Amino acid sequence: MAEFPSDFIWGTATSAYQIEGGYREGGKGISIWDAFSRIPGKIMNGDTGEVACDHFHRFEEDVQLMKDMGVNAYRFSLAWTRIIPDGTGDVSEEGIAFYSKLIDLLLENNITPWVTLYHWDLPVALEFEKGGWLGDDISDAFAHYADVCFSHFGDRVTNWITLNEPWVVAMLGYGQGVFPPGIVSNEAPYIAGHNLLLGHAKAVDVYRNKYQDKQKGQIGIANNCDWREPLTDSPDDLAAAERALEFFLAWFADPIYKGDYPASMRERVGERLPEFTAGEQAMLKDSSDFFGLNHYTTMYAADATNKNSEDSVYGNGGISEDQDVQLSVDPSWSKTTMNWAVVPWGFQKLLEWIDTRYDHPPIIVTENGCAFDDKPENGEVHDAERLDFYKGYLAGCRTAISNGANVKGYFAWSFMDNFEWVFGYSRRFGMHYVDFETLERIPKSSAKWYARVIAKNSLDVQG
Ligand code: PNW
Repeated sequence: MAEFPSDFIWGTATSAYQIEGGYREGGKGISIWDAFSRIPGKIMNGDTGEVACDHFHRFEEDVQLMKDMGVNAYRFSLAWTRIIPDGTGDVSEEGIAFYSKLIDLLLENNITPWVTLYHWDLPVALEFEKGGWLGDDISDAFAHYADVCFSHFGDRVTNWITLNEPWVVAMLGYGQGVFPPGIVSNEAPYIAGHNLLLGHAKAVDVYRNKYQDKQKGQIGIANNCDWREPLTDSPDDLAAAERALEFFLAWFADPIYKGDYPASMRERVGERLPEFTAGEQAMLKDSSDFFGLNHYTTMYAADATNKNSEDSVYGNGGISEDQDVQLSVDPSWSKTTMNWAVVPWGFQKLLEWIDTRYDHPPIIVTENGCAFDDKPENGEVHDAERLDFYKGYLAGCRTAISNGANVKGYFAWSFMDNFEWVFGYSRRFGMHYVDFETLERIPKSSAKWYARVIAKNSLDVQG
């Protein structure tokens, strides 16, 4: 069976800093990504998001291209600095007006907006004043910003995502230090993660108490996780793979579905892992109306308890020594230009793992996609490898659904090539090619194939 449920959500996704540009326009304040990308050596080729895809000026053309693809949903993020330039003070009417126009245009085209409140672009003022996500009252600042967004857009936006990938913020920003604010630590990630979870819970609390009855929307979080396949069927490797998934996904999902961090983290991280008060636990538990999942790749996991960490391949960096998991890939797996292995069955297994561990939640795949070295030829872009990727991963998703997982929707990352964080413009994830000199967009073969899949609600379409 290649068909999907009849009410399946077919979407595509982007984020503000990666596509908007216009970084000093419309009264926008400066974010930590604006600042970080100006530090020499941080971003490949010295790229920044200052122009990006110029979506700030070209959003009408972009919505038309989405319409041509036939998506019924579009996931994008709001730049906190466009809405509250200094993070906590005055609201910028120009910023509100920009997103209002975009939301109205999407609705006119029957494309449902799925709005992420935070996709990593923290107002730099809050980095200075509050110590970013390490600060004690950063979660209140986030809840206040969320309140402003619900009050201005909630009459039209009924699908909210509080945070995108708190794991990435905590690990890459506060563990490995390759993302802003660039901190290297084996303790800071757990503090940042804790405050991210509290920020999520407080924003959901505001939504539920002040808006949800009237606006009748839903709110959740988007966590990211790769699949971890046990390298062998030894009990130690089985436990290592489970532990790796707990340190990756359950770190953020267990507090939301079960009220606390997984026991494996408590045991291994000890005092570096903060505690929730009873009140915080109550606020966190059941604070997501859907299970948002961003998924990209798979690795093998083996127990590394008795190994010298210098001999090991650690894919999780920073705090990986807390896990004692050695990661590896099968050399026969094909790879994307991110060096991420293409393993569609890993996606299927992860969806089923979530279904089991979290008691059959409605799952929205908020991101899935791949980077390849696309090249236009005579005005067309034949991205055969990306097409194969999507065919495989969507088939994995379809199998998970027939095995009982409650997958409600799927967002392809990304709508168009964009600023891929520390890789700048050197990695292309889009279903639309962007010429970063002329800013021309070209629908790739994958966009045309995705349109056929959506129209038929089935993978049984012409390749
Ligand atoms: C996600 N990792 O980032 C983000 O949500 C997108 O903004 C991004 O463009 C996309 O995936 C592709 O990278 C990730 O190190 C960044 O595991 C890093 C990791 C995972 C996801």
